[in-house]
Amino acid sequence: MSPAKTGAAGAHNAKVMNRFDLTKRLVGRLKRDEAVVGGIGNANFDLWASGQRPQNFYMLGSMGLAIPIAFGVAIAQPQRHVIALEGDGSLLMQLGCLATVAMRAPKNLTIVVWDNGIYQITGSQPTASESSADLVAIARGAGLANSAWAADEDDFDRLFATALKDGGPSLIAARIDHQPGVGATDRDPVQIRARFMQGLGVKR
Ligand SMILES: Cc1ncc(C[n+]2csc(CCOP(=O)(O)OP(=O)(O)O)c2C)c(N)n1
Repeated sequence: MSPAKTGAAGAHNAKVMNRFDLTKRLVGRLKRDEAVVGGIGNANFDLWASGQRPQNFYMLGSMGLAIPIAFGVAIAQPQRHVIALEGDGSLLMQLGCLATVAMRAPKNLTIVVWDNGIYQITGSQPTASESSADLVAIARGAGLANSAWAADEDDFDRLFATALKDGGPSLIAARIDHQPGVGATDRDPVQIRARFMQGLGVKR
């Protein structure tokens, strides 16, 4: 008997949306100086293609670090809102960060999870969220009470606007389709770090 679907595919009725469309909506809502940390692969490809800003950081090479990096920035610069964009596979590799974020509870941190149910960039192997794991339920269980699936694009806009206005930490999960990322981040980590430090006003 195959297991009942309880993950993103089965536990809720959220619409399947497009990551690039939602990324553009999110970037369009930024006022100016918010920091945005894109996770490895498609999360940062679409962030790159949505318009580069010195306050954007593009993670290369390691899965699961968008949230830990954004968390560190949020603690270091409490006046600045910080947004992490992470894929489901990457978050599943680093679930402990949710408990750490909840314990420290920075008000200026918003986490966005792009759940396509696959490790797309390495060949579309299924992730646990495709069948059994509900990332919003996991986040709530970790202590992030302010966690929700975006029901559709308007709901995503509303949840993100509320996260920016009311403060967090908040987690917004979006079911997304299998369209590949649109851009391709320059693979120049030294420049990415230097620009980000400039964008955060900490360049020596
Ligand atoms: C620690 C680690 N393990 C494995 C990889 C290989 N890898 C790179 S991206 C990726 C899949 C990422 O999946 P997800 O975060 O869901 O993003 P998607 O590709 O679906 O957009 C894998 C397995 C890696 N870069 N780092």
